[in-house]
Amino acid sequence: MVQVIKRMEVIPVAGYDSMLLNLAGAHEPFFTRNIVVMTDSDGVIGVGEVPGGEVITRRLESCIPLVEGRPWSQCNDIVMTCAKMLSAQVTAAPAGGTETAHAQIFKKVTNVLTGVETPLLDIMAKHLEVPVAALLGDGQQRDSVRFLGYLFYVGDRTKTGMPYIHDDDDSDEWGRIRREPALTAEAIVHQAKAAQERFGFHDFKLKGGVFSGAEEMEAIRALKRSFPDARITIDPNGAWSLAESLELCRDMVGTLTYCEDPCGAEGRFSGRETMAEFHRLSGLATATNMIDTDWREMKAAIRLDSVTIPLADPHFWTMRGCVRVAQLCHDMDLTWGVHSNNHFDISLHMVAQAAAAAPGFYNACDTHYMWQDGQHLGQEPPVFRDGCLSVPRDAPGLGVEIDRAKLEAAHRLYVEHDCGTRDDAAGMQSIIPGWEYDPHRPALVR
Ligand code: GKR
Ligand code: MG
Repeated sequence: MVQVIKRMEVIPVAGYDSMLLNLAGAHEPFFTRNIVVMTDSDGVIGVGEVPGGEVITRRLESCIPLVEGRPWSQCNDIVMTCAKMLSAQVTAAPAGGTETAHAQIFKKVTNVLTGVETPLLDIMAKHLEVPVAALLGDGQQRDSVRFLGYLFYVGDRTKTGMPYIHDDDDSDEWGRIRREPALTAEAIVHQAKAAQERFGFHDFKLKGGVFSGAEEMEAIRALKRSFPDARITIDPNGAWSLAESLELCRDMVGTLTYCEDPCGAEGRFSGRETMAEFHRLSGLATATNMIDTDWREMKAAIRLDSVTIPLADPHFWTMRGCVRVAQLCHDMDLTWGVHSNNHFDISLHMVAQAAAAAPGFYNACDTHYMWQDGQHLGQEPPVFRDGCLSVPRDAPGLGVEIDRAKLEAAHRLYVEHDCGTRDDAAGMQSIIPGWEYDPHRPALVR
């Protein structure tokens, strides 16, 4: 008897965040996600997590009639049917907005497809008694997946009047410092040491685009002095000009292992063109989650040789799509990596399963989870050992069993604080009235 999906639930949730700074401003006290829970006719449960915001919630809800009543074994067909329906929705949407805004809407379609695909894969893997990784690409390639420590400058929450969480974890140095201001190179090194102590990370990424590039490079040099063997990268989200990027990265080969989105579109040149020049002239490997985020962009990036590390986040490539990227990287002398936003443990497991199926060398996966550690929605907390999460071959599914009480509490938090789509500008305006996003000016260079 073939099991069918009896119920698909879409649950918007919120969790607590620190005042993390980036080019777009400051993270607000709460981050949001959409959780999808599917239950089949045998009572087997599958889960998935995708970015937050009402547009994604509504689009996920519009998929429910196309999912309920269908056998999980028709996963491919279900996802394809949802894709067609969503494309029609987007195409029919009223014209207007910029081309970039339109591209963003299409990205949200992929977010939605990930939200449909992942619980189906989880259920399928549970029935087949294999990890999800076994169903991706050529199957499971490794039992343990490496993550990096994602370091951020942190603003002073006490100056905002906003309800940022604090004093929530006194168990170690990382717990004590992660809600406190970090605005210097020393503070960044301190973060790295404390995070390494708790999670065992070997590699680090610094979110740039906050102070001047020169100041941020000082933090990178200080990190390298403290962690000479670490693979280190910086990501200013395209804030620097090409000339500035080259100037800042002169002499950084050997200190930076790769550089993520140093520059972007400039005058007559696209971001893929400036990144190609940067790659050739700096001698550094280039990573991105900004200019190589779908197959059309990927074709252009490969032709130009702009990107050596596509950060193929399953949330915007789908689980199977991001492993397809990993396979292509393996065959084309590129190396695969993953992008992240704030997330719960379900997303962490999604990334771990995808990375477990990535062939060959891969870059330590991005994760914001160290800022969220302790807020899991699963029955068991994820455990990092030596900077890695294990993906046991005898653990069927995604690796997370949902805790209904925790899920309900995260949903209540979302409702009580009237959360919605992320707005980093609002976070920054709470300390700098009138602050506005400028894609070419670091957030605190005003
Ligand atoms: O969490 O502030 C942040 C990051 O800046 C995030 O929004 C980016 O999407 O981590 C991401 C990145 O690598 O660009
Ligand atoms: Mg990035």
